[in-house]
Amino acid sequence: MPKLKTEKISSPQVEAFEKDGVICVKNVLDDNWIEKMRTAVERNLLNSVGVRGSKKVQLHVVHDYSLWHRDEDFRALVFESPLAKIAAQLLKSEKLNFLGDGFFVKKPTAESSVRWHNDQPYWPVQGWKCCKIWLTLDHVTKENGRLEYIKASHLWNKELDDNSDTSWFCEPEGDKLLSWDMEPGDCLVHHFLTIHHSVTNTSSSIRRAIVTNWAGDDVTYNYRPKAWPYVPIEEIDIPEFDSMKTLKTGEPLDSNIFPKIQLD
Ligand SMILES: O=C(O)CCC(=O)C(=O)O
Repeated sequence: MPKLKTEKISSPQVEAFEKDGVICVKNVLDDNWIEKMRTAVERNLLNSVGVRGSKKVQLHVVHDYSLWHRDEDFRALVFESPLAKIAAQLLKSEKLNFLGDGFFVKKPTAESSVRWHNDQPYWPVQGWKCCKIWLTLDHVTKENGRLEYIKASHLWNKELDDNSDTSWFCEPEGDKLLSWDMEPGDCLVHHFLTIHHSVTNTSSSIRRAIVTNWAGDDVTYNYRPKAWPYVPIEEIDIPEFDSMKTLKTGEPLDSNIFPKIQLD
């Protein structure tokens, strides 16, 4: 299959994203990008010290975030790859800010499910036009830990995380779910309110994914004490985080920590 050349998202893709809260975009990154980012994940799995408290092994999922400050290939993925343009088109946004990146690595044959949640409660922002791009570096199937989404759950306007009252939440069934088998370089793009989880990797191979989070036109800062970056900013020794100390609820995101992306 040829790789996506124009970064062009079609109208049916935008409509599906708006209706279902998630789409799968095939062939976003070519083999060079995939190889580069596999090496970058490997390097950071082995060597990275992480933002204080950022690197976590929960069950058998290894997660780290804010790599773009510390690794030039993660930085290039944000500023030079097609990802930003894909986010801007799906969010129908003339302005785009980058919120943050991360990776999720699922080791083989071990309990590695990630519970049902959506992303909005994890980010100190308010507004509708927010999405995550989940980029796979491996083949993805039900056996090796794919993501599953509750179709159109972004329209419920409910937040779901560790701190939420979950009495309203019911385990979804069959045709209420959306999921895809994927190839390296394919991406899922979901709205911040779309509820999802990921299943255990029961296969014998590793499953590596990189996530990037994006905010469009209508999104402003919203102080949330329990949200990203999860530790007091004063304790983080990455210069870009200094700009977050002065952001106030309701203000535009534009800052060193949430950079505005040049789209043309
Ligand atoms: O990669 C995974 O298995 C989980 C990712 C996820 O749920 C998320 O990024 O919100």
